[in-house]
Formats: sequence, structure tokens, C-alpha cells
Amino acid sequence: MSPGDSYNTYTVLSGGVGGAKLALGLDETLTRGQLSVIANTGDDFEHLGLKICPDIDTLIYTLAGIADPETGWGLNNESWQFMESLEKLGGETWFRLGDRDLATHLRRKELLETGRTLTEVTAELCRAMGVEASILPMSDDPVSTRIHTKEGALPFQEYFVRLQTEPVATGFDYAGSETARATADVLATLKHDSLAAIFIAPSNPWLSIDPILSLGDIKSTIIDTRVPVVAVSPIVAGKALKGPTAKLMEETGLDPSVTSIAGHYSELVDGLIIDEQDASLQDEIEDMGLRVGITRTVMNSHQDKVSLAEFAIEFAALLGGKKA
Ligand code: FO1
Repeated sequence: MSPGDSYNTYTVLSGGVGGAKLALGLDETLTRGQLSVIANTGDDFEHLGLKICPDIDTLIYTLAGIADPETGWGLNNESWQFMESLEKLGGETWFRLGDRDLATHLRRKELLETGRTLTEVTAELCRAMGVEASILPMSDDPVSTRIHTKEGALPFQEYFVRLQTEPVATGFDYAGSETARATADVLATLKHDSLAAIFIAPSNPWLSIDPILSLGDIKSTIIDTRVPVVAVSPIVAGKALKGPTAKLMEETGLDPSVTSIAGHYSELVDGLIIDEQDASLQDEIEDMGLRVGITRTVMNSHQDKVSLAEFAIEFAALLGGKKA
């Protein structure tokens, strides 16, 4: 970013682990106050009397540099005494809550019970953990992602964790999204006149991004924005880097390719960033009206995350204003 640019803030829509990697790269590349992250809350659920917000916590922990590097969720150097004791007492332990992670959930519960919104509580947790970027829950109202299967509609964490994404998916819905409102902070960020670009992180489009877009105001604001909107494909060479994206695509009749991702986002984005391994599909995607950025999108090292973020910022700047 050259200094003095009036368009110098960025917003990224993100779910958990995959999206958090790009958010971290952007946070490292940008300076204080330049990045806001719109976090998916469709995975949130009440469990053991706690309000669990997995994507928010994964984003906070990742940007704070304290996330478990193996799983991407939960905390590094964790201990599991609480889970072991709960097991002995006959409690549910299929959803793993580490001893340090437990403090986050208890503190969130305590703050929510004072009447603070999820947005305010999330800002408080970010402050406590030294995260400067603003992590904005998509809504302060409940929205629950459900996966439709032959056995019926499954709540997200039942599908994702307890059943290890085994069931065959036939569709999705986001319960509550008809009445849930995007928060004022989210809409202000998306409409801010300092905004330079909107990014859609390489999270699962159906499980992590669409819940955010299911909030009417957010989708319409993104469609109407004058700034470039750029998505990073979560699929590389027909495979998802993490999670069930490719499996879900096959189960719902989609070819697990970057072309299908382009089709999913074509009404919303100006450009799609794909991995070098998918370069041969550039023309096909450009024929859909999208600009294509080609780079290494597989993020293993810290530098990978920073390089992809820098590429995304440059690519968005190239796109300039919204397509006519
Ligand atoms: N994912 C798992 O696969 N198994 C778990 O036991 C688990 C526990 C967990 C605890 C806190 C948290 O913030 C996330 C946790 N996750 C776990 C990940 C979570 O299910 C996913 O990160 C998201 O919901 C999908 O992005």
C-alpha cells in the first residue's frame, strides 16, 4: 500500500481454519486499523451450557498466534484435564474443549450474560488476546447452519465433529437467517468510503461463506459495492485443502473444481484467485465474466499466507472499480 491512499481498508469474509490463514496473511501485510474480518457464526452452538463460537475463536487464536498449529482450531500447548474429568463424570466429550480454551468460552458466557452483544464480547476477547484486527461476527442474532442428509437436517457440529462429516449431504440451510440482521459494524465496514477491496477467504463456500451471504443486507451490499470483490478458491486441483468441501460438492452434484467455485461466486465477485495447478482453467473462468489471478494458494508456511495476502491486495488493485 503506498502511503496516503484514501482507499486503504480491507474486509475479508471468513470461516474457520482455511479462512483464518488468509486473514493472518492480510493482518501481517496491513497496518493497524486496515483489516476487518466478517466472521461466520453459523457453526455456533450451545454446548455444556456454553456458547461455542468456533470460527470466531479460530480467527482470534490464529491472529493472536496462539492457535494449535496441527488442527488450526483450539489453543497451542493445550492440556485436557477438564475433558478427562468430564468423561469420568459421564459428560459429553465428543466436542473437545481444552483447559485453556475453556476459559474463553466461560469468559464469553459471563460477558454475554451482562447484556453485551456478541460483537462487543468478541472485541473484548480480541483486546484481551492482543488481536488488533477487528473481528466482526456477521450477526448478533442466531443463525444455525444445518446440513440436509437422508437422516434429516443435522446441526453443523453434529455433522462436522460428532459424525466426522460422514453423512451424505443433499443440501444446506441457515436457520434464522431470514430474520437475523447483519450487525451495524459489519454494514458500516462494507460501506466505508475508505474500503479498497472485499475478499472472500478460501473457506467452504456452502458451510462458511454462504451463511454470511444468507444475511440479505450483506449480500446486497457486496453486490452493490463499487470496490473490487475477490474470492480465493478453497479448491486446488479438484481437492479441498482441508475439510469436506470437495466431498460436499460431489454429493450435491457439483464437479469439485475451481470452475464450480467460480460459478458459485460469479454473481458476487469480480475476480477469483486460483492455484497455479489450475492455470489451465483460466480461460473457462474468464468466459464466465470473472478476472483470474493465478498464484500459489496453498498456505503451509507463514510466508505462504503473507504472499497470498499481498497477491490478493495487488490483484484487487488491478481490478479497480466494480465490473460495469
Ligand atoms: N473440530 C473437530 O473436528 N473436533 C473437535 O473436537 C473440535 C473442537 C473445537 C473446540 C473449539 C473450537 O473453537 C473449535 C473446535 N473444532 C473441533 C473445530 C470446529 O468444529 C470447526 O473449526 C468449525 O466449526 C468449522 O470451521
